[in-house]
Amino acid sequence: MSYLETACNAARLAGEMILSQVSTGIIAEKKSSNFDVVTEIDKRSEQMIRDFILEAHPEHFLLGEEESFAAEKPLSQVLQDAQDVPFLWIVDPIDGTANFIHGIPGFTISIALACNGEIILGVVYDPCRDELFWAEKGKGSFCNDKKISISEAEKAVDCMIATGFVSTSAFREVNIASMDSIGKEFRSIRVLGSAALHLAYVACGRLGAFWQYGLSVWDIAAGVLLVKEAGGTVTNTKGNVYSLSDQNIIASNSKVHSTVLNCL
Ligand code: 2AM
Ligand code: CA
Repeated sequence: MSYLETACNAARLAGEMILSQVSTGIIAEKKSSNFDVVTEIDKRSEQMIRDFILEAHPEHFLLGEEESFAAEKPLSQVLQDAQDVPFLWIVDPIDGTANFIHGIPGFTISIALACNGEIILGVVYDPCRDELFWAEKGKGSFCNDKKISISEAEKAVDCMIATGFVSTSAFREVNIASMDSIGKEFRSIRVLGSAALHLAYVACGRLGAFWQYGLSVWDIAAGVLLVKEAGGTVTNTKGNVYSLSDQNIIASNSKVHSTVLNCL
């Protein structure tokens, strides 16, 4: 099985299971704070994806959100060490857990593969709309079997932009503060609840841009490649090229990137 087939099949398998559990009385457990929640389904999804990928590629490593939450090694160290790992899968088993818990569409499975710290493959699957976004480095981005590309809009006023709120209060505050200036430049702001989905929507041109503070690598690694391969730009909020340890990011169709940057 190719790496791409592995990622797509794992995402679809987990997506089917997650969808079957919507509206079944899902119990949310608190993680790091009252705002940070997880369910048994997040853990089951991660285990399914882990088993599937490591059975196909036993020599590879996998960084999953839920297991890493309980791990002893700090994430910053794991990401530094990633430079020397030939094949590291980076998995968010449910991105948009809050949507999932409340029965709101807009949760995804995000799977990326990094080769010595460089993302070479990204898959984001939205089971609610059966949209599978995928990209391989140098080969473009796709939604199901169609090639996708970023929005051609030149001006911010012609673009929709999205953002989101993480569970950490300091990051929420800075994100809310930035909405004021961004709201004056763009057509409208959306908060759909999954960073991976926002990035997929920038890649396919539904959104002109996305920005958010406080994200983790599993929320964005796959989506970053989708945007880049669709012709877009991804930086941190200082305007530097995205690296795996960046938490604060801007992704756009390139043309409105500087508008977002100047608003922050
Ligand atoms: P999650 O559903 O996997 O937690 C919501 O705006 C987005 O922010 C989702 O992608 C969500 O991912 C992510 N998010 C929420 N809290 C977070 C946190 N504490 N750290 C990193 N990402 C977070
Ligand atoms: Ca998650």
